[in-house]
Amino acid sequence: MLISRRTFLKAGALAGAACAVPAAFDFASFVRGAAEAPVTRIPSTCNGCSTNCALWALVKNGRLWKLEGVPRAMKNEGKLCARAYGVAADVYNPDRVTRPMKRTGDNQFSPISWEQAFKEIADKLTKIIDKDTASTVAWLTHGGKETYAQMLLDEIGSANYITHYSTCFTSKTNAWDKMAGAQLTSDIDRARYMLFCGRNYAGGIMPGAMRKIMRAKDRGAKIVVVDPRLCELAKVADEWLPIRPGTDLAFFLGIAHTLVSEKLYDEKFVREYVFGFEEFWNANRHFTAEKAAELCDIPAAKIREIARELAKNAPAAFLEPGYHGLHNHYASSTRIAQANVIVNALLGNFYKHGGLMPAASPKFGKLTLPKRLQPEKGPRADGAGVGNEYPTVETGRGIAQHMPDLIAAGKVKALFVYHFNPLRTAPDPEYQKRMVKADLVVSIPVSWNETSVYAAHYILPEHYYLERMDAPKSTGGNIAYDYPQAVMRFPALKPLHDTRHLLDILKGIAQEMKIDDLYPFTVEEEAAAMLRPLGATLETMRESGCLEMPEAVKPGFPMKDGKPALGTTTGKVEFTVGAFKLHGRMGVPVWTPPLVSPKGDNEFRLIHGKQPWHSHSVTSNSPYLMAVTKSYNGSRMWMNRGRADKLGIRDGDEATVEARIEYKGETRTVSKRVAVKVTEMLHPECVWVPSGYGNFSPRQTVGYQQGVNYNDFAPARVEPLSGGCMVQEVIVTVRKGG
Ligand SMILES: Nc1nc2c(c(=O)[nH]1)N[C@H]1C(S)=C(S)[C@@H](COP(=O)(O)OP(=O)(O)OC[C@H]3O[C@@H](n4cnc5c(=O)[nH]c(N)nc54)[C@H](O)[C@@H]3O)O[C@H]1N2
Ligand SMILES: Nc1nc2c(c(=O)[nH]1)N[C@H]1C(S)=C(S)[C@@H](COP(=O)(O)OP(=O)(O)OC[C@H]3O[C@@H](n4cnc5c(=O)[nH]c(N)nc54)[C@H](O)[C@@H]3O)O[C@H]1N2
Ligand code: SF4
Ligand SMILES: [Mo]
Repeated sequence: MLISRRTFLKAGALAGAACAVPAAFDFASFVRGAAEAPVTRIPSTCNGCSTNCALWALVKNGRLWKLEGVPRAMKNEGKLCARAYGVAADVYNPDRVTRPMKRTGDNQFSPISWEQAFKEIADKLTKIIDKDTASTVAWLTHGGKETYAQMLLDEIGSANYITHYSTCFTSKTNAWDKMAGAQLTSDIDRARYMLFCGRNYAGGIMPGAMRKIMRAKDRGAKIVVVDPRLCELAKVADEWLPIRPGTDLAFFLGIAHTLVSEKLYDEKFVREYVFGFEEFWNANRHFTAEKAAELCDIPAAKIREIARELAKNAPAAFLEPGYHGLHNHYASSTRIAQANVIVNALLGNFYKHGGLMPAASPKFGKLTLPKRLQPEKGPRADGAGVGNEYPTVETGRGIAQHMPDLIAAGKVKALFVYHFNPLRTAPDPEYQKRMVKADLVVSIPVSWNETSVYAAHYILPEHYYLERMDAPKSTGGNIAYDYPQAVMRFPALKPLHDTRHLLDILKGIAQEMKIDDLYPFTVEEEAAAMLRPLGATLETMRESGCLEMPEAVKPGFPMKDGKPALGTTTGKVEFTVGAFKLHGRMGVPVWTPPLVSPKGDNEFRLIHGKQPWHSHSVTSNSPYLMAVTKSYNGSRMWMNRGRADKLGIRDGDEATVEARIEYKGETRTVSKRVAVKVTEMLHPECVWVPSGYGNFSPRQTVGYQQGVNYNDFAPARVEPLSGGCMVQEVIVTVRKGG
């Protein structure tokens, strides 16, 4: 039928009338209505990184409207960093996994119902446990919500709770746990002198720490930053010392030597509270500041000056214990952490105001659950722990990066990967992809991350953090606070998609495995039980957004019956670690050179670091945060100007970066192109890449293939003492163009 223009217009008018908005509608009243709609404020904690800043989610008309930092929360003092907003907005990112999925081919998935997924997973898991024992089941995780997964592992008899920490910091925690029985934190508020080495609070952000550092600066405290690169923290420091990468151990030992040889150290503290001083000194009495200077490119006079200034200001002075920046990078990382403990102990700053204080932690309660008959656990697949291949690696943390080897060796058959993207954040993505070969791989993410796309057989999406309640957390750790605090996530938004809470995912699987009532509680009940001894309820927590305990964290070395009582064998700070002495190794740190070193004009050590507006792999698909990258041209690799000149590379040029991956008899060459930022602000021996890029999940459309990932160039090795990845024991060659 031909429609005349007249009929068409008439029909259009009718259709328009049929779906017409109320007569009163006009754009101004719409805007006014939106502005006047009631706002609900719900407390939560940011999921942008491990800092867990407390925030208020402001919700209007059922949508996230705004975020505000909780002013009383000490980790962020009311502030949030750029990532908080990008990560929150990702709740609406179209690249989220919106329902459970099952692999049907390479990068091919079909939707599956939750019930069917639980059935199939439970069925496979039961068969694997019956045939190959429960020791072949592993839970690989970012960490957090430990209890839920551990309850399942306890129930079936698997010891394989393995965290991502071996890709982050385990050399630090291992050394501090073994030498001091605790993780101490720097008391920035009262320090007069602060030495930061490989710790950049303004890039590896903790908003509260930066506020404290800036206040300390205002009151005249001295800040010295040691970093091969002019990092963001160095910009506010009194001094920046561009150390040769990989030689911090020499620098720390040079400081220790000066403190001891010039008798600047706290002799009384060492006499009363230290074990193994003689052993340390005997092994290092010839390692002078001059010797250190030859290795680390910081002049001997400067090393001595720093040691003297630290001593002059002690105990209100510290060498910051550090985080990722040194503790996952080198063959010497555990020794670096040991030397850190020693320098601080020589300053006598343990449990002293202005020095190092214990973490402020609330004493949470616990749900009382019925006791269950559980099988004995089999051996650990990852080799961590006494009697295993890596006897000194902490079993609570484990070794994450060699999972494909464990699968190839038949040690792991069924693998759960929770809130962790090892295909991007562990070394050697091509190697990590082999995880897909396990009999069962279940990824529990929020996004179509690389691990889900390339390795998972099932993808079970969790609620986004704004859509769920999570049990309360301490805000303590990393830096010292006077009072413990607890923060907590309440659901701010209704789940947008067909996702579930981890607890419900595990309940579903356990039920199908016929494990009766393994989780006889809800998150609400768990949270209420945790808050009870603190005198708080879900309601008070929801109102305040942050709970502060009245008991102050007090200085004073832990003592019992008049004797030092750290959680070590002697109760003292142990300069020597007996367990490290296996295989003829030393118990004390001594200079250990890097495994590899660059030679010639086109070789560089590949180093990396956080950028203030990105987190690990998780933010590179945020349209807002990637817009920041674009406007700063932020995915470039840094190169020292003198070195760049020799290679004919100018600022903004493209370069080819190449590395040979040699691991367990296998050799491959990796070659990537990246734009270069030419700068004076970097030690000439290295190139530096910001660590958030190199997204290769085709289902994450915003950040796909932007920049490079340091893990692309690193083999998946295991540092024997603590299980770290040694990701900066990597030499790359760089040439201009393709
Ligand atoms: N923006 C942002 N903030 C974060 C995170 C994030 O992903 N993004 N993640 C959080 C987490 S999980 C962590 S672990 C922390 C990490 O926090 P940091 O450990 O502070 O972070 P990094 O940037 O890895 O390392 C710090 C610095 O070490 C320097 N460095 C590299 N090699 C050497 C070396 O050989 N010697 C010395 N002295 N310095 C070296 C780097 O140039 C970098 O500036 O940040 C937390 N905050
Ligand atoms: N390339 C690169 N590698 C790194 C780092 C880096 O900066 N760059 N940093 C190193 C350090 S310091 C660390 S701590 C590790 C971190 O390693 P990862 O834990 O792998 O880090 P993320 O990229 O933060 O998160 C991984 C995945 O968790 C999922 N996820 C995010 N939020 C949630 C949630 O609420 N629930 C669930 N179930 N899943 C969620 C996302 O889908 C995301 O892909 O990586 C280490 N390796
Ligand atoms: S530092 Fe930034 S990203 Fe990390 S928790 Fe705090 S606000 Fe979120
Ligand atoms: Mo980390």
